[in-house]
Amino acid sequence: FLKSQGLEYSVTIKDLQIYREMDSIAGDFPELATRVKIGHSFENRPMYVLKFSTAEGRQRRPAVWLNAGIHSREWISQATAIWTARKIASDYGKDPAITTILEKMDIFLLPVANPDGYVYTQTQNRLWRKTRSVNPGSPCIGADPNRNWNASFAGEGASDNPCSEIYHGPHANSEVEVKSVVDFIQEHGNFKCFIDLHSYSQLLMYPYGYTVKKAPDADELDEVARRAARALASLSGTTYQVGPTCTTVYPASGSSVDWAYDHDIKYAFTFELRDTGHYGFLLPANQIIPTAEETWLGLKTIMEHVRDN
Ligand code: ING
Ligand code: ZN
Repeated sequence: FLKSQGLEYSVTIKDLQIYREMDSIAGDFPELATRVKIGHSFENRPMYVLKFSTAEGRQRRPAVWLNAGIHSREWISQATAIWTARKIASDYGKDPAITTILEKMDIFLLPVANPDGYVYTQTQNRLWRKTRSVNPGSPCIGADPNRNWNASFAGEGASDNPCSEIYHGPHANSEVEVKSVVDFIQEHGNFKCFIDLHSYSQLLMYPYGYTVKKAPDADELDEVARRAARALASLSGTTYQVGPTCTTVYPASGSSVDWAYDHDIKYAFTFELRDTGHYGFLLPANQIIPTAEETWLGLKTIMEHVRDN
């Protein structure tokens, strides 16, 4: 039964084993990686990011935000993120690409952007997508944390019904998990790149989701995304479609990447990881590392472009 529910790779997890791995990475690479608490979830779980930096002292280098697990059921996202964390740390000083990236920029990686939902998918309902916040006056729980950002909030492709899977929440940033990220990024003030990992469909998208209008930087973003998709495919032939969110999947307002883009973070991308629907959210465990490895090539391509621009 557990296997049929796709739970086979988490039955040993009590509560957020990923946090232990973050601690372990920070312990193994103390001069490169630190675990930073940026806030807490509705149910009061900590929100941890791994900060990778080779900068001395308190200087604020241009930075990359890698976001994962905003939708709790998209397990390949959190898994890819934590694999990527160890890859960044262990390849620094060996792979010239990540080494030069980290000599110019800091990387902040949030592997579990929706911790309450993630625990809920491991204990109650494998297919839970939203946060676990209470909606006063409704029996339904949670808001869609990828409709809750202040970017055409409550516009097209979001619902005002708390029982909907795409409920935008009572107001922008109502979800404390979203607010924690927004506050951290604004307080930092020097982010150049925001990448959100979702599943599934094998897509690499850029703004906008809230309008069919072309983003001012669409041509550049399209070219970078195509290069990243080509690099990703070079490992084992996995093909990704590239395009703006609105016309590549569907209209969606209040998303993380549209917020980032509209707040001067030009390099804003969403990956929809494997697969194209055969297993869907229940991607088997033996595809975790192959997915993470190919995705890494795409991520590096984007970060090299950010480094050089
Ligand atoms: N897909 C995304 C969603 O939030 C998306 C698609 C990406 C919308 C970027 C807006 C911006 O619906 C999944 N699978 O969650
Ligand atoms: Zn998603």
